[in-house]
Amino acid sequence: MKKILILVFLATFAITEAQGLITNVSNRNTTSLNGVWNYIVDPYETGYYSFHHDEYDKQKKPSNAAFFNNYHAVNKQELVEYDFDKSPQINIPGDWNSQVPELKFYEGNVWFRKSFDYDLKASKRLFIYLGAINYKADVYLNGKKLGTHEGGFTPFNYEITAIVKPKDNYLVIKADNTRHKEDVPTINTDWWNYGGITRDILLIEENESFVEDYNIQLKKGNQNLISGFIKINNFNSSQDQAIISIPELKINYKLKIGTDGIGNFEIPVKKISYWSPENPKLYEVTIDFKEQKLRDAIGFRTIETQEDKILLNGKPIFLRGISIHEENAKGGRAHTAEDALRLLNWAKELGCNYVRLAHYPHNENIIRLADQLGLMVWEEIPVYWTVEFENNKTYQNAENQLTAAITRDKNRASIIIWSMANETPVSDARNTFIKNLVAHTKSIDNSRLVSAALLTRHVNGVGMIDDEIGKSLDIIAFNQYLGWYGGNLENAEKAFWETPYNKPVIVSEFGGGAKQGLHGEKNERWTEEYQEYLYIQNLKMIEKIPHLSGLSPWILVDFRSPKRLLPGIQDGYNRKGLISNEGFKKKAFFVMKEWYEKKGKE
Ligand code: GCB
Repeated sequence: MKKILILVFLATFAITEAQGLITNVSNRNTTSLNGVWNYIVDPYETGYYSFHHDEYDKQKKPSNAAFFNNYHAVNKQELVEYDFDKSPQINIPGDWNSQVPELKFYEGNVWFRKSFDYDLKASKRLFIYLGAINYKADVYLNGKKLGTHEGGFTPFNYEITAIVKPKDNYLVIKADNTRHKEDVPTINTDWWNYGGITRDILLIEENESFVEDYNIQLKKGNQNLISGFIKINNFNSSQDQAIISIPELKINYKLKIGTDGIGNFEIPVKKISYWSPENPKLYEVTIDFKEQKLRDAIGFRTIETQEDKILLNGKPIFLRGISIHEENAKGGRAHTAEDALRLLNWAKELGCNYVRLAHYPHNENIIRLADQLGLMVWEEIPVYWTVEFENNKTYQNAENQLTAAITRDKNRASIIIWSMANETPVSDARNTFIKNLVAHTKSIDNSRLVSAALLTRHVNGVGMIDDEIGKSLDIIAFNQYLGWYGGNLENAEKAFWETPYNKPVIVSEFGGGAKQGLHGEKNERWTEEYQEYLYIQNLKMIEKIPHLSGLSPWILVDFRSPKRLLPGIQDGYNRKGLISNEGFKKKAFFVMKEWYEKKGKE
């Protein structure tokens, strides 16, 4: 009886509430639903609305015409106007734009279906984990709605214990990448709006109560204290202890879990090998809770600022960075460990110790790889250009995406900076919006630095890095495009910059476009020589920027953007890459590499 009650409760819960994010999924007991799925392109949302535009999923007993019912006619006479079995197939994860030529420019609704069997033992619980779906997802299992999620780059999960059957489950997802002004990002971005299920879909099997999430990092500003929390899902106090062990540090710590399912801890440590680019040491960490043994590989480091310096493990560092978009070799959304390796190996070859993962949270593979390779990371949410700063729903959406990103990645030593926004226009509403995001970030993770890529003003020939929001940030970062969108490259050395802030300054973007293989004079736009000269001149200027603590030129690889239309040159690509989308290095790559080599020796 108790079991039935629990199941009923869970079923209701699953349908009505957003659920706590399960973290560290790669080390859990999972079954992948990746692979070939059937899909139906549905521009009019015929599978979602009746002809009088009533939402099927709000009906008491949704019509068989609702695509999430995955219905099949039971006799030859019955009218059914869709059929997943006879619909085309697509690889999941994978965006539809790069997989299906007719869908290259498609923005709208697509339905996806995957069938599966699952033998769930009586004492176990099952969750579905969705790594990322762009942009809005309605998720249904066996005709029942699990929930709706907004935001194209963050994971979410639903419990399906009460719904899953041993045979013939059908998971149906409606993905909608229509752009709206009030969304995050808004309608205008300089990247491709890849639609669909772009990251892993997993089933996670857990015990009745289990470790859902945890934070295990050095306490802010303290190199000898590991602190954090463990959060138990469905905690019942009959066993209230978890054990955190880090054998290499001789830690075997018994932690009491509170009645709220959370246990907070502080564990003193002495001899610790700190994580850094030169020493990307990860310790094997195990959390034992009842029969659960959850492993992770965690690095320990401190990151802080002192006046205009960034201190890693107490010592000043200079961020030799590069900006990166999440695209793979074929020009689609990247998601695999191989995609990550390709991008980060190039960053390493360039001489980087740091990457700016622009302009949204990238997949977990690349962050974990950055941990392993010793690359520090700037992680960002897509508060880009002109989102609706006055709109509370927009704010809540941005905050939700930020929370999910921090929840997923807070145990990764590589992440040193959370970025709130990129090139947002100054206004009171925008200042409040970003200040609130900063306060929220600090309330859930005060151990890292907070920044945003800002714009500057020019006053009497002087570049002013004085955006008011800088008061709330740990690092002042700004984008500038001398020699591309304006300004004279010849006089770059004479350009002068000022800032009222005694804080570290990062040039979060600079650059210019070049078509790889196109050669000419250094004053001829789009040639590799122009881009090379632009880098040479910009670097002369950048060196003189007060409080300079790092840079992340724009960008590692050419990437697809519907805004870049010049035939023969851009052809739908932003050409500011140091490497072409085909993987060939341009001349400017070597300018930057040489500069970083020198900088690395200072
Ligand atoms: C920027 C944006 C970036 C663009 C870039 C460009 O300032 O932050 O997203 O792609 O400029 O190429 O214009």
